[in-house]
Amino acid sequence: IKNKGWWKNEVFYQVFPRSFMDSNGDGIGDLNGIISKLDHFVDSGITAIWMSPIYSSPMIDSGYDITNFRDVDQIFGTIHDFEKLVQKAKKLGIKIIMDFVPNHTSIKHKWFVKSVNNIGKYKDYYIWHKGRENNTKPPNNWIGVFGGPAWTYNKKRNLWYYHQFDYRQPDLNYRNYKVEIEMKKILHFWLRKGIDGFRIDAVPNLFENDDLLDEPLSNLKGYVDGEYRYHDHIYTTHDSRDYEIVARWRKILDEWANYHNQEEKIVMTEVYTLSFKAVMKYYNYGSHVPFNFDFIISINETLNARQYKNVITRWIANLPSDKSANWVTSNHDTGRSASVDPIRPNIRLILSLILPGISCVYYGDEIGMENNFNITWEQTQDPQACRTDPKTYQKVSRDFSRTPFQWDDTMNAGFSKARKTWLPVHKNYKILNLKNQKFEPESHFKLFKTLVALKKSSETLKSGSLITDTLNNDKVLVVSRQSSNESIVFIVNFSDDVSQNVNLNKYLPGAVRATVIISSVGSNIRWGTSIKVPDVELPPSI
Ligand code: TEU
Ligand code: CA
Repeated sequence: IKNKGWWKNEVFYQVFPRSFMDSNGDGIGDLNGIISKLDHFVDSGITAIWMSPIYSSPMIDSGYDITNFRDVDQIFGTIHDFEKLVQKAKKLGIKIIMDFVPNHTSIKHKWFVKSVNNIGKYKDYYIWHKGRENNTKPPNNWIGVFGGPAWTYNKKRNLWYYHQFDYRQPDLNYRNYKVEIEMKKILHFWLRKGIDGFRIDAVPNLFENDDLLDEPLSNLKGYVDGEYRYHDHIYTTHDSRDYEIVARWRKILDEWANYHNQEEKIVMTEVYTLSFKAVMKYYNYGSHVPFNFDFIISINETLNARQYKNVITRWIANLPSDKSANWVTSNHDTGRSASVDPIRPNIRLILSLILPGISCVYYGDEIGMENNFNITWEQTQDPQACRTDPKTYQKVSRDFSRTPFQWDDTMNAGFSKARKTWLPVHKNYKILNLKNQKFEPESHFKLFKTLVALKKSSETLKSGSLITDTLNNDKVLVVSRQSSNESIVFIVNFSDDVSQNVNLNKYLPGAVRATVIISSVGSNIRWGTSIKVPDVELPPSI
């Protein structure tokens, strides 16, 4: 295997293909759109992207409901466009990671159609069971992530089938080894196209309890029937076999790279849970990047320095010695990072780039794109939102962080020539767009670009030591990286409108002056200037 460990300090950029760039004017992003914007990655210093699904799909769940794992949906283009993308990206030194969605298929996948019709080996490709009370009620009390029973009755087969997500996304039955073999062939199909690895979707949902036991009620107060969070999910999630199958998939990638003498292929695992330990356990089962969603999940509205310190410290403390930490800023399932804390809109981005290990950013993060809540009930697409009503969809919709990339100030922010885009462009695009930020001397984009370049070149960021502290009664967060001849220090004021005086001697030992690499955009501390240390007055963030 060549170039082992290439991913250890990488910045992975998530492309949400529907919203990146539309090349043919139908209002939906596509592969040729991505190809036309490869120079953006080069310009930003991005050398690896992972793409949400581009496979054939009725698009009930933005392509996470797949009808053919071996083809590209016509909305995105053709398999030839995909090959072209891989080729061109490779020439520019950009790696391509595919989203692998093994947990379920679309209800329209031919396997499911055959399964419904009880045909041959396909009978047991999905999870079928007789219902309770004479087959009139679901087989047990399992609830789907999107809400409501995780079972739907099928008249033709006269049984209930299990779906962890929407009823149009039936779960594959991994207790049937034939399903695993199918998936292996699919991995090989994409490896043959020259891709560099996979992000595995919904990993903790792969295996379910053999006896289909009822889930216990959780300790949460205010039980609402049919709501996912009021049950514990011990029989539907985090099965030991979820871990083992990831190890087998990793092995497939290693064997491929080894046999073909190619660069190391990587595995990223999506395990969205409150338990960071359950996430980190995947390190021991071959995941190179068990997505660390702690900034998203474990830092709540009270946003303070101590919370940041805690999530950083516990991840580092639990990291197996030969592994690389990773920091996810946001993604297509959560709010945009710049909107979480409007006073410190780039804090997650900066942390992800200066902390040890891997930074995982979401398209639009590099320009500080914001959540777009101007999506009407008619426009909303997320199945989680569509199953609610005009009054509540805003609360559960994930669409607000999926709107088109804001390239410039022309029509549709330069994303599409269509009259209407699949989700509306954010109204702020005339001001907040990449083109503007390239002109401005200090912008969110320049900040990103500066730190990506620094991350790639600086030995201190690669292998320096790490100190994470809070100062001034938790009003200030300090993250410092140190090597023998250099210190890089990040200080954040968490008291919104009061200055903080801090002494940085511990982090800049012996120094009398320091250079400002970046400061919050619009602040009066200029980039590139030299300031007196160790005593620093930190102005309020805004
Ligand atoms: O998400 C799986 C997952 O962990 C969900 O619980 C996620 O946290 C939820 O969508 C939040 O509302 C993956 C994909 O990232 C998501 O977009 C898909 O809808 C889902 O799988 C089904 O494929
Ligand atoms: Ca298009």
